[in-house]
Amino acid sequence: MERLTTQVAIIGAGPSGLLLGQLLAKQGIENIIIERSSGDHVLSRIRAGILEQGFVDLVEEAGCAGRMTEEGHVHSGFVISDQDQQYRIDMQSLTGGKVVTCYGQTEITRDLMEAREESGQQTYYDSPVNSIEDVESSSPTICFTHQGKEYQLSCDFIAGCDGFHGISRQTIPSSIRNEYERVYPFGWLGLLSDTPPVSDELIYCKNERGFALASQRSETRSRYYLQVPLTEKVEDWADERFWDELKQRLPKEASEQLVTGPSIEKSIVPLRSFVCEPMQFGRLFLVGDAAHIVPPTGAKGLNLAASDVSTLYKVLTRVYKEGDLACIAQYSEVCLRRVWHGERFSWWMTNMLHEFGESELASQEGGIFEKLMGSELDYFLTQPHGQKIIADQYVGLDYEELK
Ligand code: RFL
Ligand code: PHB
Repeated sequence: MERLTTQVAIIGAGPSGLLLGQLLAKQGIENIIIERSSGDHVLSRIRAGILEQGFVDLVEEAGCAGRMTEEGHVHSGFVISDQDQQYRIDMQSLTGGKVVTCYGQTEITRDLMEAREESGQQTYYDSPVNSIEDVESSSPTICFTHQGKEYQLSCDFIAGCDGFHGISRQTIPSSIRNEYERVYPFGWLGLLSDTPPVSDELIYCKNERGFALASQRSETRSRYYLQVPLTEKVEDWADERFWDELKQRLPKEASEQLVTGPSIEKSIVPLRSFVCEPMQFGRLFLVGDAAHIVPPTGAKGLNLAASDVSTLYKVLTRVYKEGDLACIAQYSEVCLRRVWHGERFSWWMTNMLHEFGESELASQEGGIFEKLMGSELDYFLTQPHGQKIIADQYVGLDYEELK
């Protein structure tokens, strides 16, 4: 058994772990990242694409925003289509100037990995964390395996940035852990292709055949999603079938513009709302997907992870720079307030834009649920103050400061 020590041990090299590591390093706080998979595997996961300004600012603060600034695209609005009626949510004018940036999670992860490599910080890839111990003491430890050898890492604090299926959350005793969950009766089938996007802006489409989203990564790379039943298998979706279905769900104008081509990636994601409370136990902090999951309809998953990172970064900076250990007790409460707003927005967008069909949730209510959601969508889209409420939440609520 080899023994290591550091100030902050970070479990997981997804965007949460890498961004936190980079920010702490900038403050001279030493950290080690332990990641179960290989770097290439982490980079192969195609996920989010829309970044709030708070996220962009944080990446800038970490000194990793070069490529994002050059290659990312600022979006000042997006479209919601309700059957064939299209409504542009002009985020910039509705929010007094706020916008979002379109830049893929894969690219941010790559930029953060490169910056970490250059800074000489230690990262152990292909190294699953097997146990977390003594989080209630002042010297917690984590045990992991690397190249067949066992390691024990002692630290001051542990950041559990290990995603929904990670080990950190389970370390909080079930007697004090509350988990809230809703599993939706459908998933999203995503397709990435090197074809020009169907529109300059994202289009969220409500359609009686099911929801669809037209998104993008660049002028030459598109990302599309279709609502599918949970029973669907990706193998049954040849590219042709995907494109045919998408054409039927996009508004007519967009459908006529659609350029199709071979897929680079295709996968199905189940949709879930999930929150774990509290997000801190002793010297262990849960960050990002380790503590909460949202359905992707509001583009909030990665952005909520970033606000957790920002809060933990402020907490740990205060601990190390000012010796204020008591401020760690603020972490969970500050994060959860913003998390629940993101959860509610994502749940609401999902309810309004998807078809619930014969699902238990809809049929329990004898069809009134879909009618009410249809009316809700119509109200928010046709009233100017309704559109402002959507825009304010889509660009992201302000980050909360510590007391
Ligand atoms: P991640 O990205 O899941 O990273 C967690 C990392 O922890 C590692 N790990 C361990 N390492 C060591 N030892 C262990 N025992 C470990 N257990 C786990 C994992 O290998 C992994 O590398 O979490 P993080 O950093 O919090 O980042 C969160 C974001 O990835 C996530 O919120 C978003 O991608 C969510 N999400 C989407 N969000 C959006 O805003 N828009 C989207 O379109 C969107 N699409 C998605 C998504 C999430 C998906 N998942 C989780 C299946 C599509 C998918 C498929
Ligand atoms: C994406 O581009 O992957 C994306 C964008 C917006 C969403 C969800 C996913 O709401």
